[in-house]
Amino acid sequence: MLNLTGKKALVTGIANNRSIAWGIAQQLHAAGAELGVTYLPDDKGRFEKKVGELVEPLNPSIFVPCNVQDDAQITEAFGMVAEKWGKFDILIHCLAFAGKEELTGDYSATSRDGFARALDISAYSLTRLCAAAKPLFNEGGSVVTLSYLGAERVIPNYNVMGVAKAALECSVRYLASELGPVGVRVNAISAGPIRTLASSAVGGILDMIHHVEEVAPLRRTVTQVEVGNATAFLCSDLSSGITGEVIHVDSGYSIMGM
Ligand code: 0WE
Repeated sequence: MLNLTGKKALVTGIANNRSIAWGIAQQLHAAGAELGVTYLPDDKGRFEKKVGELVEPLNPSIFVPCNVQDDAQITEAFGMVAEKWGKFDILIHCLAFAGKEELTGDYSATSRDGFARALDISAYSLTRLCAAAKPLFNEGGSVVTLSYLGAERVIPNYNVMGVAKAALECSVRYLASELGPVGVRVNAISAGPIRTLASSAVGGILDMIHHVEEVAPLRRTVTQVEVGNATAFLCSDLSSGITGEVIHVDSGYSIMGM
């Protein structure tokens, strides 16, 4: 049975109750993991309050701000991990951002700043978090990040995010190679489209979801809980031979020609 009892898991990327990271946090908790949660700080403290209330039932032993564009906040967050936990086991990376203007129209219109910001938040952040986490990982540790089909194929309007996800998936392989010898596995889940805060801001997401419901082998979209269960598997000993991999949790959509 899938058992994460005694494992300590740091989860990034929870924004609200529709976040995929929230589905992951719930399933890791259900499997017995002890949770730590990071949130994106904002000037009004809205995320701190919302995310704090949301995760309270899961009794997180750590709740810290972490804007991954700020090295000092990453250092602070992992300082808290070192202080509260010493070593830990699981790092969940569910972070992405591109400017709204980059997610529509021609890819070639991507600005230099827009490209840098999307790659910084959506891809480099995994590398930076793994650097901070490396000295703190227990043997048997596991890192899971979220990707999307736009890394492999052209999805209309995904644009610079596709390039960022390609960099993220490639980072998974380099990090897996580096961390494997110290007993830590690194994998990605390529999730099918789900209605979340991020995706709902995208024009045409409902049409994409309807298309998945029509052509995916399972004839439906996936849920946050299904991504959470696959993540729990990747964090458990049941997946002890899997690293550097990208697993599709997408109702089979990616195997289809249309
Ligand atoms: O990775 C994602 C979401 C990425 C995302 C979404 C937004 C919307 C609001 C990153 N940054 C922003 N910035 C904003 O201002 N997905 C896989 C969901 C998604 O996003 C798309 C999709 C799908 C699916 C964007 C265009 C086309 C399809």
